[in-house]
Amino acid sequence: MSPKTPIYEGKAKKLFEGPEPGTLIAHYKDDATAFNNKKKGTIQGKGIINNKISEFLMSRLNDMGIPTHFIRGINMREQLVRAVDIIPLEVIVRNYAAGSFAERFGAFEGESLGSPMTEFCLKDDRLGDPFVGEDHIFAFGLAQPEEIDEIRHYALRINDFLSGLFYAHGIRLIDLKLEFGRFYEGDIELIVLADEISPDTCRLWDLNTNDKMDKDRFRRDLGKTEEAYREVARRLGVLPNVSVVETASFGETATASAKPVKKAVKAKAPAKAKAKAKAPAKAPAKAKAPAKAAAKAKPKAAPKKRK
Ligand code: AIR
Ligand code: ASP
Repeated sequence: MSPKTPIYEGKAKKLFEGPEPGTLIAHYKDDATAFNNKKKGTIQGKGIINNKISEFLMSRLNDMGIPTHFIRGINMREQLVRAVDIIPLEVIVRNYAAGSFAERFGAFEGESLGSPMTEFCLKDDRLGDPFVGEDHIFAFGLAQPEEIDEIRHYALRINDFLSGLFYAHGIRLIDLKLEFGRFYEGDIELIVLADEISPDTCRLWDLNTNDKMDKDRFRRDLGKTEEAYREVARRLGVLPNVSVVETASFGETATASAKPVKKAVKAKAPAKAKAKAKAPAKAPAKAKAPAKAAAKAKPKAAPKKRK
């Protein structure tokens, strides 16, 4: 087999040239970072778990008409995706106060926000992914107003769908971070969901115990991080034999280089669809009333600032 051509290496994934024009192979690593890349580590088996979880969730979203970059799974660590022009925004949807939101507004982690809330951050590690409003987005030319409308619409719809899906598996979706890309079909530009959806990019709490089942375990040194990731995969039924994660190094690629080579390009378009988003089902057991803008309460455990 000829070595794959590296395109880019990020913090959690490597990208290689795909078999057809306009496609890329996304290779999921075990590397973990937090706080603007300041904290680095490894979560054993994370690449396999996140690849499989993201593959499963993106497929479900594709099925319900949300356009995503996901094409098909390749092996335990790799999936084929459409090459898209990534919009340099982190789109965060929050259902409950947590993390930087709880810190900023002095809210208790776990307080319901009443209805889902979207936030945008500039995707720039060096600047610490600063919070941006629509005026910044338009002034900096990061996206057009119609694109932001569409992104917001998709983000809320994705959040609504995933909240229900996780809930059915005994998991509360506290918040999540999404990334979108532009994808061209001839002259027509489409917005598609890109990157990944996994315990690296979502806050997931056990429905009954409120135990954290996501990257906060790594960020906050809570221990049992591998176990939490495996448990999410087990509940979603994406790794029937989870013990495989403890030993396997499927899809490891000896040819990957650490250097960004070039940016992703365009490919073919998936279908579009529209619908309305709903509020999450109900508040966690220990949550208080909706945090009205800035809640009076002090943060229970003020998390450190993420990157
Ligand atoms: N996130 C933000 N940057 C990278 C990631 N993965 C995710 C977090 C959390 C949400 O965005 O994992 O699910 C909000 O993060 P924060 O720190 O702003 O509260
Ligand atoms: N962008 C941060 C990092 O990987 C995300 C986080 O804290 O999760 O460094």
